[in-house]
Amino acid sequence: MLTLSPEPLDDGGVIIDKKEMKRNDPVSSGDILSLLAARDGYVSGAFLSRELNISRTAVWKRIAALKKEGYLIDASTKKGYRLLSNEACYGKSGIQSLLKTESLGLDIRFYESVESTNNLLKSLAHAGAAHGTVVIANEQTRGRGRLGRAWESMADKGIWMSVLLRPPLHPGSVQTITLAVAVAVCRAIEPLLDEKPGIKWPNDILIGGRKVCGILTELSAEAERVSWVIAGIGLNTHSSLEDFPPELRNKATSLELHLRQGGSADRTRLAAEILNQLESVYDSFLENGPDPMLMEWRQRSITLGRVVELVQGQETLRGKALDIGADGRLKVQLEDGSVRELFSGEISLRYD
Ligand code: BT5
Repeated sequence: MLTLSPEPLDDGGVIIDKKEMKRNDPVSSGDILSLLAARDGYVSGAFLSRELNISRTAVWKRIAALKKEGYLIDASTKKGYRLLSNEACYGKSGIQSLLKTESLGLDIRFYESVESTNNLLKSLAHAGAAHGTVVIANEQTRGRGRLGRAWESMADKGIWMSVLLRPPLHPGSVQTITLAVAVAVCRAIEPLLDEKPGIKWPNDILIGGRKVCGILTELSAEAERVSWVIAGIGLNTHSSLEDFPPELRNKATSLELHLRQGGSADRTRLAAEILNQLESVYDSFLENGPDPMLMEWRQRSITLGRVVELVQGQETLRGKALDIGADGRLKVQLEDGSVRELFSGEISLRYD
């Protein structure tokens, strides 16, 4: 197991051969939910069975799973099934019914409460889970940030989600995955907000100077190739300031506190949209290299051009953030004129 270190292996280049990962999943309850949600009235079991190419018993089993997740579905022997309310229940099926992805989220494990979705997904990754596997929890009891820091993950207040990626990348360029995730989250949340979110290198998304989202990227790699990357996303959706512990009340925020009129921080839609956007950014990254994603990152960055303080262990340095490199490293010109390229693992950034 290799952890992110301040000195990544050299090169940082993308290995080009992209594995084709096409959709060949079994039919999910989310597929049934999409078909039910598309109709006002009843949908017959025969239609569902034909449309999805599964048996009537298989349809019935998935309907039972949907009911268990909280969906109100009327079942009539003559007419079939009818969704009684269009309100999404935060869970696997609701999210899957809104996915447009080929691989991300085909396998979603949804839990009411876990210690850390990153930890859980790590054990699944070691056991061979597929690219795109997602773990989501309504609550984390030991959510983690970087460098052993804690991540507040209260029940019902946010999206606590980890995504397993198996990118054909050199370990040295894995930091770009964190940037890609930040771009995807910004794309997903921006349409809901009355203020543009900004990315603070390496892994924070801020609204109005307060942190709304943190990303924790962990990886396992051999010398030349990444075995897996886990991108952990913590996004505050419904917290009020009082929900945060006192030390975070002037640093943290949630989407609900910045919604534009008519906007909603519905977690089902957002989790699906983050996965949709992430797949689109990730695919483009593998096909075209990091440049288009980095261009967007630069536009969304609130770090570039700023005077920053770099805190690394006992050492604090000041400098100006100049640019982001193709490997995700931040280029900073220090006060003595020298330029340093920073890797995220050990560094915290402060602004004046
Ligand atoms: C991060 O670390 O920002 C990465 C957070 C990643 C959380 C996700 S949730 C799903 C997955 N499973 C996990 O166990 N983790 C990931 P870092 O840059 O080290 O920032 C941590 C700091 O952010 C803390 O020291 C606090 O100051 C602050 N913080 C903690 N909880 C917060 C919250 N809910 N909202 C805003 N700031 C928070």
